[in-house]
Formats: sequence, C-alpha cells, structure tokens
Amino acid sequence: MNTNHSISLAASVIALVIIAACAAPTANSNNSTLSIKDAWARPTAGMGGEMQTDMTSTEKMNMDGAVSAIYMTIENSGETPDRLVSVNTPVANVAEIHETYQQDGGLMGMRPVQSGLEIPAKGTVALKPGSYHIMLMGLKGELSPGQTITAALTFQSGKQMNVNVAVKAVDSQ
Ligand SMILES: [Cu+2]
Repeated sequence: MNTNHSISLAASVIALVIIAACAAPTANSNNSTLSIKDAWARPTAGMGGEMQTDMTSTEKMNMDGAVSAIYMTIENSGETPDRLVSVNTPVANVAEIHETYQQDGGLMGMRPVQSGLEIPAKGTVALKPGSYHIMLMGLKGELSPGQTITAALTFQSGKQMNVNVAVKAVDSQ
C-alpha cells in the first residue's frame, strides 16, 4: 500500500516536471542569450492621451480603435549585438517596430525603425510608452485588460522568440 502510494507520487512528480518543462517559455528554449521581460500591450478601448504620443496625425485620423502597441524589455547577455528585425502577432495584420521622435516644431511623431532595433552586447533595450514600441495596426478584434496575446519576434541572428504579452491598462504600469 505504502509502496504503491510512493510510486504514484513519484509518477505524479515526474508528470509535473514534464508539464513544467513543456510550459517553459519558448524564449529560453534555444539557449538564446536574449531574454524578454515584462511584455505588455495597451488595451484598444479607453486609450488615454498618452497613446496620442505614439501615433502620427495620419494614424489618429484613421484611428477606429483598432490600434495598439506592445512594450517589453529585451536583454542581451551575449558578447555579440543582435537586432530585432520583425514581429508577428496573430491578433493584428501589421506589427511594426517604431520609435518616437521629436519632429520639427517640437511635436512628437513616430516612424518605423529602419533595419531593425539593435540590442547591444551585454545590453538592455526598453520598449516603453513615448519611446520604442511595436505598433499593432489592423487589429482583428478588441484587446481587453486581462487578455494574453502572443508575439513572435525575429532577430537578425535568426533567433526567433515567442512571447506572451499581457494586455494591461496603461495606468496599471
Ligand atoms: Cu507607433
């Protein structure tokens, strides 16, 4: 009786270890020196004034609630720099790497980052409101707080990382 119990307990532990291994973020599964932290996205509803700083006037005019932005921290613990060159997410038709910059006359604008976003060797790059971000356009549905979406990041080195992104109200940051 006790023996059977021990065996089933051991089997349960092994099963849990296997489940935990399968649930580990794919971001760490290829011995990558890159790691992603604190990935989050804006909800589509109730966008505050802060969102406006991440949008061009054209985008504001075209805005029908179907835009969002993803933010995260990307860390490179390796000895060689890499570049984030593209992002895909099943929730949007277009995902572009953008930077916010000061236009002539002082207005803030944003533009696609040409040739990718460099992640320096032994360095960290923060994508955050008013700075670098991944612009989502042509969203296929609303993004609500509490939802989790996925994004696939491709780097110049050929590394690919799948990231879970939590949809959060900006105020909760
Ligand atoms: Cu943008």
